[in-house]
Parts: sequence; C-alpha cells; structure tokens
Amino acid sequence: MKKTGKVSGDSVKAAPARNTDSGPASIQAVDQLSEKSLQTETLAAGRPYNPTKAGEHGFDSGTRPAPGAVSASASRLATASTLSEQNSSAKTGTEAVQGNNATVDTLDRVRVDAAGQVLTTNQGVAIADNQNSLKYGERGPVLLEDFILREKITHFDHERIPERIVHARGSGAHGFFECYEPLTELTRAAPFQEAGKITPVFVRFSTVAGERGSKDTARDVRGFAVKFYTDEGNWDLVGNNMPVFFIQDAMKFPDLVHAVKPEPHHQMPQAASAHDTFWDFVSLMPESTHMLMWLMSDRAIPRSFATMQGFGVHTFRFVNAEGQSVFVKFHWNPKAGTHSLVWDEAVKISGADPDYNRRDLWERIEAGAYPEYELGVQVFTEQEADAFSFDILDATKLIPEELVPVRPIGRMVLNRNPDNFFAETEQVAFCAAHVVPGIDFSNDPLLAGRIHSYVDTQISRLGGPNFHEIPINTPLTQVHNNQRDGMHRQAIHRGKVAYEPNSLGGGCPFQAGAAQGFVSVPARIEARAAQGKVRAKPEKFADHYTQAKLFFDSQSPVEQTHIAAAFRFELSKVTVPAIRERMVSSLRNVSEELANQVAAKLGITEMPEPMPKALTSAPAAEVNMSPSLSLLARPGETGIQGRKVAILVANGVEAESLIKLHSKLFELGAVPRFVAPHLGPLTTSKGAVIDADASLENEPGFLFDALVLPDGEMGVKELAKDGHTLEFIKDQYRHCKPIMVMTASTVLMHMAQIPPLLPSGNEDPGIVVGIDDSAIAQFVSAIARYRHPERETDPPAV
Ligand code: HDE
Repeated sequence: MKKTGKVSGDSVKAAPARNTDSGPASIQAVDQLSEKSLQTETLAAGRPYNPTKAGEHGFDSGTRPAPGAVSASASRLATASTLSEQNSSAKTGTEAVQGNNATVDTLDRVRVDAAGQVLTTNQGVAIADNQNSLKYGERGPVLLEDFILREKITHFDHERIPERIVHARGSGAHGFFECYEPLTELTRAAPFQEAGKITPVFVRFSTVAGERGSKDTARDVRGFAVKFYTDEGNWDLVGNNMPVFFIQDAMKFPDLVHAVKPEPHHQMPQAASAHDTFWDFVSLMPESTHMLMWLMSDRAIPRSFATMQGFGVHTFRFVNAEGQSVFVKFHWNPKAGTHSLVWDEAVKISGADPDYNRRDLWERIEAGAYPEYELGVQVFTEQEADAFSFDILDATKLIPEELVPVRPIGRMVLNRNPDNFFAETEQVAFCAAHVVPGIDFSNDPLLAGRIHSYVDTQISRLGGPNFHEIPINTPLTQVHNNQRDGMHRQAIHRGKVAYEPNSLGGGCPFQAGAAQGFVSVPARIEARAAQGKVRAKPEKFADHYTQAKLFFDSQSPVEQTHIAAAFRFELSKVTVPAIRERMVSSLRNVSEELANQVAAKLGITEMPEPMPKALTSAPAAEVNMSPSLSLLARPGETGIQGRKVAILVANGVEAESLIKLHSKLFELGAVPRFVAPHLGPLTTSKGAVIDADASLENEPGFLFDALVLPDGEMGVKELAKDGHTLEFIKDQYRHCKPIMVMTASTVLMHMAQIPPLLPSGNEDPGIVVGIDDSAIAQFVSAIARYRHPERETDPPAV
C-alpha cells in the first residue's frame, strides 16, 4: 500500500487557494486543508477492498445479512463538506452534531407560539400595517410594489393540498401504547419487548368515501390508522373498524372506489354508498357480501371513535429474534364498549352537527376522558392456518374468536389533541409498508397492493418524496441514508458522501445487518414457485357466503332488523330494478329471511333465484355462531363516562333535584348539559338561577345519549309551549335512549304520545319516573346500558 504524508521538506508552502480539481500524488499536512486531504486519504486507504462483498451471495447470507464495515477517521475533518464549517453565524451555527439528524427531534422543534411577538412576513420582516394595501394616495390604485400584500395572497392561494383519494375525512389524536408483558417469544418488535414499555402513537380515524368536508355520520367503513413511533422506526397499523374488506385483490380497488364515490356525471351522492354504481359493482362481486353485512350493520355508524373496534384486517407475521415467525391478526377493543348510532339518528345528526365524531373525540380528550383501546392479537401457525376452512390470505374472511382467541397484549390511550389540524392530522402519512423488525407481511394479495399504494399517493398529495420529513411523519429514531434532494428537502447533509459502499465517509451510514436491521421472512407461505407466474385466486377464496352468513346469524334480532332496514334503504336509492333484484338474489345465499324482508319493502313481488355460487360446496366451517361479532358482546367498562345527557330546563323548573342529578352525572364522568328554550339565565321555582348550556334549537335531542325532564309545573308548562320539546322527547324515545321523567313532566310524555309500556306489555327499563336517589341510580344504570332496543318497532311507533 502506498504510504501518504511522507513527503518532507519545508519548501512546501500552502497556497492561499487550493485546486478542487486535482491534487498531488502524495499529501503532506502543512495546514488544515491539506490535513483534511490527508485524513481523507488515510480513511480511503484503510479500505483497500469492499470486505462485505463476499457476504452478499447465497440464500443464507440473504436471510442473515452482516452489518456493513465502518472505519473511523482521525478527526471529523475528513468527512466534513467544508473546512469553513468552523465559521459560525447566528444562522449557520457550527458543524453538524456527530451522527445526528436534527430533523427527527420532538415536535417541539417546530411548534410555534406567537405570544408577545410582532407580525412579520415569511422573511421575518416586521409588518407595520396589516389593514391596508399600499396605494398611490388614499383613493388611488394599489401598487404592484406591495410585496406584503402579494406574499399574503400568494400563500393563501396555495393553502389547500389534494385530499386523500379515499379516507379524506378524518380526525386525529396523539397518545401512547403501553405493553402488558414481554412478547419476545413471538416478536422482536420494539413496542412489545417489556412490560410497561411506552411507545408514542398518532391515530387518525376516518370515513372512506366522503370528501374532506363531508359529514362524520355517513354509513361507511371507518379508518383506524395508528402510527407507532417505536424506537426501531415507525410502524403503521393502517386498519379499519371492520375486520374484513370488500375485495380480495388490490387489482379491484380502483374499481371499488370508482363505484362508491359520487357518480362521475353529476357528482352525487356525497359520502354515501346508496346509489346505482356502488350496488351495481358489489352485486357483481359476491366476495363483497361479507363486508356488506358489516357495512349495513350499525358498525357503519359508530356513536364515537372511542366506541368502535379496530382491525388490522390482513394476516401479518410476528417474527422473533431467532427469525421464527407466526401469523397474527390485530384487534383494537375500546374500553368504552362498542356503541353505534341508529340510522334515523345518524341522518339527523349529519344535519345538526356534521362534525359529530370529530367533536366527540376532541371533547373527550379536552375533558381528560381519554379514549382507550386494548390491543389484542390472534396468533396462529402456518400449519394451523392450512387446516382452516377459509384462507387466511383472503381479506374477506375473519378468524372467529371462538376458533383463535384474542390475546390482549397492551393498551392505547389517546391523551393529546393536535395543536394544528393541517400540520398534524392532514399531513400525517400512513403507509401499510411501514413495518419494523419483528413485524412482516403475509402474501395477502390485497396487502401487496397496499404496500405499493400509500407511498405513491403521498408523493402527489404531499408534494414530493420528502413527506417523511414533515414533522408529524418523522420517526423517533435517527434517519441516515444516501437519499438526497427532491422537493422541500429539510435535512442539510454534511460531507460529500451520498452512496454506499464508500471509504470517504468511513463506510457510513453502514448497513445494520440482521441483528439490528429489518430482514424479510424468507418463506412466506409456500410460494409455489414451481407453478410459475399466474393471475388466479386459491380455491377457498371462492367461498363468498359462509362467513357472511356467520356474521348475520351471530347478530342479535335488533341488529338483524337494522341490517335488513339498511339494505332496504340503500337499495331503495338504486334507480335500476335489475340491480336491486341481483342484490336480493345474492342475499338469498346468506339468509332467506333477510332476502325476503328486503325484497318485501322494495316492491319485489317475485323472488329472484338465488345467485349461483362460485363454490357449490364450501368446506364445513369451524363455527356457525360467533357471539363476539355482535355489538352487544362488548358493553365496555367505563360506565357512563363521556355520555351526553340533556337536562331540559325553563323558567320555573324545580332546581334542587336537577342540580343534585347534574352533580351526580358529572361525578361519574358523564356530560350533563342544561338545555332550554333559549340561552341565558333562567329563574327556577324558588328564584335561583340556572344558566342554560344550549338551546333546544342549537342542540336537538338526537345529539344526546339520555334525557332528563324536569320537575316544577311552571317550568314544564313553558317547555310544553315549545314544539322543539316534543320533538326532543320523541327522538330520544325513538332512538331507544334512557329518559328520566321527574314528577311534573309526566304530562310532557303524554303530549309526545310516548307509550308508557314496551310493545311486549312490560315496563320500559329505559324510562325512569321519579326524583329520589333510587331513581337516579336506576337512571345511571339505564344510561350505562346505552340503548333500550326492546322499545323499537319497525316502522317506529313514535
Ligand atoms: Fe387504504 N388507502 N387501500 N385500506 N386506507 C389509503 O392512502 C389502498 C385498504 C386505510 O388516515 C390511501 O394516504 C389500496 C384496506 C386507511 O391517512 C391509499 C387498497 C384497509 C386509510 C390507499 C386499500 C385500508 C387508507 C389514500 C387495496 C384496512 C387512511 C390516502 C389494495 C385494512 C389513512 C392515503 C389515513 C388510505 C390505498 C385497502 C385502510 C390510496 C390500494 C383493506 C385507514 O394509498
């Protein structure tokens, strides 16, 4: 090896400027610049060949890659971009902190607070007058020279970015995930390594079809996307609130979305599947039948993001440190239970408060009633999977909990609202391909398409390939690679090395190797390479009805009625009778009773033949009933926390009983609100004052989970004069919500024509008449039960 720095003699003088184009054959360190060259030479000479090259070959090295070779330089001079990095200014600072990427620090680095600050332009120039354009004379023309006006308007013109093609309407929150126990035997994924380990998360809930400004309470699937900022990089579990999907192959996703979105000729309807093209498509795609059962159930109109389940949908893999892997399905179970709206209520809410779910999430977090979910996993081996009657690569199938139980592994708490909706909730970029060591994919063909799609979509939505540098998307871990440039690059990389292998950067950043880095599971379900390339589905994918039937049969009678009503409503909006009939013919393969109920209300007098099945004899299912699929299976454990209770008040109500009830509800975490004919102070029967929180007009009955009708004859008379009161009571009754009737208000119940007993003739447990402690206790447990569907009839009696 050639020695360097050995040329001696004091005749060599440093030239004031050195050529960056060529250099001598050997280097002598006479000043800093030549010292830098010498260190660079020494670093390069220390790597006479690429020592990791040999290990790049063969299957075994492919599954256990070795870390890259690293060499240290004599000082930081060798890897600097420029000698002049030592010259600092208020802007440049000095050199980069060794081994650090400052763009991945807590969000504090970009949080802005203007308290006590003057208004400036984007160049930091203080603005003297923010009221007037610069004009030639008071009444003269505005001058082109007004750079302050032009900067402000130009920025404003570009304030919108393209919305997400699907899931455009969403709401987000920060929080944390806490691991219950180490799962090291199953996975090396960072969040699951120790009991009590905390991983920060950002979650975005969404609807799918509607545009960014559409209503929250559309009948739709809800997105449930969780970004785990783990200490081994970001892991995105981009799930939904339903465990299955419409289609089995990513090839059909654009078709599905084109069918459900507003129809292209007139751009109607917004945020609704109840139209021709959706039902045309799904009735020709029998694999969507299972998902349609979920979509027509009340799961599609959740009461709150805090009361819905979440699912990873696809089968994933857990991989442990030894490289052994098992299959896994992810489940989020809300601690507040699974509760949904009813359709009539959802329709009314969408008019009165289109931000219903968004507001609820925000208010719960502000109030400290943090939404909480337990993460559970179904874990099974490849051998077990082979024996199932369904294919675990088919996203239209779930694994019944009765077949593979759900093991709770941790909890997620959402405890912080974003500071800024756009910067965080809108700019967050989830991606099904974001996994960390310890999590891997299965061969689900729907998942494969998703692994491609999400990064691709962010490039146009967020304006280029550097969306990962937007603060909400940066990981907690260091980011170092040789990707460079592109739109809106934030990082300022020190040094001249942007390639690997290199000797000039001491080999850095170097490949981590198997011990630290992500390694794909080599054998993901027998790939059948022997079969060659093929566009086909496995046989079991053709069973389109067994699990649709399992879901329907596992619902309570009232849930089944709602499913039938939803099909009836949606198909009634279809203008082509043949599509309605096609759908009814498909439903005959799920349940004759369901098909009959739907057909009867659509004026189909002659039942169509059952749709021919793709698989005439499906394998026998392991379970025919799965009680855990009913919403009623999960009442929750947080009692009445977060439930909104309307207490109607007017001048002349009896205050003492109301105030006592109000404080009891408040103490239990509910949200009691005094609702009156108008805002402002109200004088009670004994001359006290109650200040109304809302009016009958601005917060109608269907926005509340329960209702209290007051005592005090004068007050009741005043309430009776306002037509809104009776509507309020009727909606509460029709939606099966608890009503507490304090003595004098019995008359309001009569006026609203509320039946005193259930249709069965029994007492209605959701109507509590009284005022004392035992009535309050009864009312509290009626609210905890949430709804009293035994009251419900189709059509409604009230
Ligand atoms: Fe998505 N999906 N998806 N999806 N998805 C998007 O990514 C896509 C699918 C889901 O709050 C897009 O950033 C394809 C299943 C959620 O930001 C896009 C296929 C599941 C969100 C995309 C699917 C989901 C998205 C649009 C079929 C449940 C919102 C904007 C192969 C497991 C994330 C974006 C957020 C968003 C593609 C199917 C969940 C276009 C191609 C199945 C929760 O990339």
